This record gives sequence, structure tokens and C-alpha cells, in this order.
Amino acid sequence: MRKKIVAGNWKMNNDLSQTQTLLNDLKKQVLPENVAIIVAPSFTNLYAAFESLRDHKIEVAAQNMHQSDAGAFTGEVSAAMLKSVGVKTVIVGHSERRSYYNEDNSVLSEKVNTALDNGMHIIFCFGEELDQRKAGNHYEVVKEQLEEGLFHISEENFKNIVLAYEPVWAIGTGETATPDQAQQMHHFIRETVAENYSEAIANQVSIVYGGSVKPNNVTEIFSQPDVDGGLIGGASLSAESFMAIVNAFQ
Ligand code: G2H
Repeated sequence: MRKKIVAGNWKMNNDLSQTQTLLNDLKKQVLPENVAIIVAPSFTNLYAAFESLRDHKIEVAAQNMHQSDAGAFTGEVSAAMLKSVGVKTVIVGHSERRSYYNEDNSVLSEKVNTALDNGMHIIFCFGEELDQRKAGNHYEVVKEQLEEGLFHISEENFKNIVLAYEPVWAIGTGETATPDQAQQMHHFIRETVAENYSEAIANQVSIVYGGSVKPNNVTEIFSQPDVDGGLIGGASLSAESFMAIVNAFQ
């Protein structure tokens, strides 16, 4: 039985007081036992989130980190810094990092290594752009992103990875992949993991979907056999909509 995961990627939203309010709202909810729940606030609010969620089921993740351990990288945050404020999971390779900050597969593979060297868990994001899907290259693109960014790691380390398929054309656009499109790609991803590692690893890795998941479309997406949860942006910013998504697994 694969782990079900719902992660809220808050992106550059919520100041300290909004973070505390949203976390307090989430803490009032009855949370399902069979779903791992993660929230990823901004760097400035990670420590407050960790403190607020101490001994709570909800876990805290960072949205990004730098590939170097330390040094003259103005404005950047290291894995050690994240760990020092209680963060054990980091999102790597989100399409907004890839496209706005030029994070290519090579940089992302370094981030993966650094996070793993620091004992962290990774939510590794990837997905094709609209023109790539239109040209029918989406499987190829996804395979390349995985091969160049992730598949160099060992089988042992692969256990610390959650895969997040996020078609770029569905991110924050209100457009979602159809449940069939999500299932086909997730199935392909699982097959690709099996080819590079093993059937056992492929059956064990959680593959979550991201891209305009909302309470009104989540049930169909989550009911697909190879979809193990979601990475949620906009709809994770209110406890009501986030919980509606978390509870879609019930
Ligand atoms: C995709 C997703 C969360 P949204 O980026 O990572 O955001 O749900 O707003 O499309």
C-alpha cells in the first residue's frame, strides 16, 4: 500500500500572522490517518510553522534550497539552515523555479544530492510545457527530467523521494489535466522508475499530481490508480479547500 500524500505549496503567500492563522485553522480539523499532510510556507515562516506543528501530524516542508552547503550565495538558504529550524522535507524542481530562476536538470540534480546528503526527504517536481504536450513530446520531456535530475541516486536514497508530476500548462491556470491524462502520465512515470530501478521501488514510490487541483476536481484525479495524492497551490491557502482535498481520499 503506497503512502497517500497531500502537500500544500503556499508559494509566496502568507506573512507570519497569516501563516499562524492558517495553521491554527488546520490544527482544528480532524485529519485522516491514512494521508500524510505537508505544508510548505515561505522561508521566513518555516520556524514558526515548525513550532506551531510540533508533535502534530502535519509536516513542514521548504519550497526550495540551495545546492551548496554554505558560502557567498546572497539570498539563498542551505539544507543545514532548513534542518536547524526543523524542516526535513524540501520541494525541488518546481516549474516556477525551473522557468523563473533557470533551474535546469543539472542544477536540480545537485540540489537532490545536497538534500539527500543532509538526510532530507524530497518532493521532486517535473512536467512538460504546453508546446511540448502539443508536439506530443510530453513523455520524452518527463523521462529526460527524471533521468537527468533524479535517476542518478541510489535505490536506497530513492526511498526518500516523492515524485510530483505537474504539467506546466495546468499550474495556476485553472486548467487541469484530465483524470485520464494524469493517470496515463503517472503510469508512464511508474514504468520509467521500474526500468531504472525495480518493480518493487516503482510500486512503492508515491507519485502526486499538481496543477490546479481544487475541491471540485480532486475526487476524479485522486481516484486514478497511479495517483497517490497532490501538490496543491492555490487551493492550499484556505483550510476549507485544503481539507476538502485531503478528505477526498476518504
Ligand atoms: C502547481 C500547484 C502547486 P496550483 O504549481 O505546486 O499550484 O495548484 O495553484 O496550480
